[in-house]
Amino acid sequence: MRIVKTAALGGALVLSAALLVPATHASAVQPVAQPAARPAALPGVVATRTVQVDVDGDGHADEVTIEQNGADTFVVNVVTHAGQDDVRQVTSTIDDDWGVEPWYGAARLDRVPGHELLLLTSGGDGAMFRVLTWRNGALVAERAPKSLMKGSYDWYLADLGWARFGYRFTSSNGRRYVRDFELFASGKYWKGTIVKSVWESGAWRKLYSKQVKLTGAQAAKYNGLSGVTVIAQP
Ligand SMILES: [Ca+2]
Repeated sequence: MRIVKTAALGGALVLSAALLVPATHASAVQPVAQPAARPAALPGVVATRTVQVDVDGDGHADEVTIEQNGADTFVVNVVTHAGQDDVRQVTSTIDDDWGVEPWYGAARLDRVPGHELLLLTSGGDGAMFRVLTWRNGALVAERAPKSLMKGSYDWYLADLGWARFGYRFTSSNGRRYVRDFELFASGKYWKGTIVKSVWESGAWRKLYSKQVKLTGAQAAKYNGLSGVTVIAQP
């Protein structure tokens, strides 16, 4: 077991290095390709984060690393306790937009055991993020249950005085649900749309959409990522 895991880890490091080399090389030999208007990109800076969290759902912590391999690209590498590994590259401008790293945290969003990995991809009023999840030995993107951006992989969070966009997760009778909400302050109420989806056949399937008018107390549970624990630094 020990040997297998070490061998897999070595493989993962080689793969990460392979992903790192072309980007570093490209930016080194093609400095003119860097837009002059983006001096903050700092492609030479490689941020690395290592997190221990159960990703494949076997109950044992797995190793997650996030490395910057280009001005706006990051490599997420997972090596499981059992020795499997996979990588996925994520494009993110969040370090330029908000001055923070892409890693947002890990949380158990869907019905499949194991934590999903949340990576911020851009920031404005709110933040876009991608959800990576472990499926059949591979790290893949999980589509957002988003009614307004059909088929998108991008999730969106906003927590502003005048608007709240986010996701509220619940479980009932062995099923997993998410309510995707977009609420806007209107006097003492929050008005907007809630779309309820159920986890089914490996994806979020929309059940219904409804217009709502909530009191402050009713809206309290619709804020950010609700109903899950986001582990920022396991
Ligand atoms: Ca695990």
